[in-house]
Amino acid sequence: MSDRSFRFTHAICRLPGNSIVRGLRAVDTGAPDLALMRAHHADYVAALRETGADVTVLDPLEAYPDAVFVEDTALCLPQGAVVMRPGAPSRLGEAAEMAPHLERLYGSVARIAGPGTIEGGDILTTETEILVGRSARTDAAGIAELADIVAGWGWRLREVQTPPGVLHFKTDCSLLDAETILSTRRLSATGCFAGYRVIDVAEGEEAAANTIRFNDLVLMPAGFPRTRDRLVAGGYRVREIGNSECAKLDGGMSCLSLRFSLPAAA
Ligand code: CIR
Repeated sequence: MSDRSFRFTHAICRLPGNSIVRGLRAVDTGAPDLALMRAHHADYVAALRETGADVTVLDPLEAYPDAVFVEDTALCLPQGAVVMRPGAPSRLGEAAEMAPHLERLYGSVARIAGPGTIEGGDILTTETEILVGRSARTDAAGIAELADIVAGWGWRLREVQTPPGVLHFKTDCSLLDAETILSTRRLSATGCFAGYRVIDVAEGEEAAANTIRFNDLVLMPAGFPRTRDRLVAGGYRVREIGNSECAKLDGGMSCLSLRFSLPAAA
């Protein structure tokens, strides 16, 4: 079984800034506790580093309250990086802020020029294809532009649907290995993962679906014991990371990093 979809040499994260208290959220459940969020973030970065990866931690960007959620700014593939065009107007500038960091590592990057929009949270890269969920943030034009770019790198892109009312496609699913996906029942029931092995999160633990497989670890949000037990029973090495504060802003494990291995020639 190949492992290129979860074997990574690099990650990029960004420290949360004070402005994160003004971050976007679907439902206001109160301001995040900044000290606790920073502690959770430090645990997250330490877990990525524990796998041997080179993790860059960028300074906070106070002008962009949601900038800690770096995943939405780019798609990083073994062949190259694509700078996204976020659908949330307040987040558009974050992608431009990320571009130079990726250029430094990759040499050059591709860009979604628009007018379409697309956010990294709607993109699930598996061993064989790139699934992109249409959502309130990611539209048909943004997906079509990405499809053209990645086709040049030999990737097949398949458009799917982010469940209504769910922020991003990956809010509800994550890749566990080359053939296995962790998903909410509401998403797996649509049939979009036909051909994959699916582990559903436990009922009532839908917020556990956003995990990341990063090298030998599965990072999952703390507080979902029945889903954790399913993953452990499946043979995965699970690390629970506190996510109570990011969850107030609809963020989770995948949102906090860009994960990639550089092209051999870069
Ligand atoms: C937003 O609404 O854009 C942020 N508050 C949360 C972004 C989460 N990112 C992700 O799922 N990839």
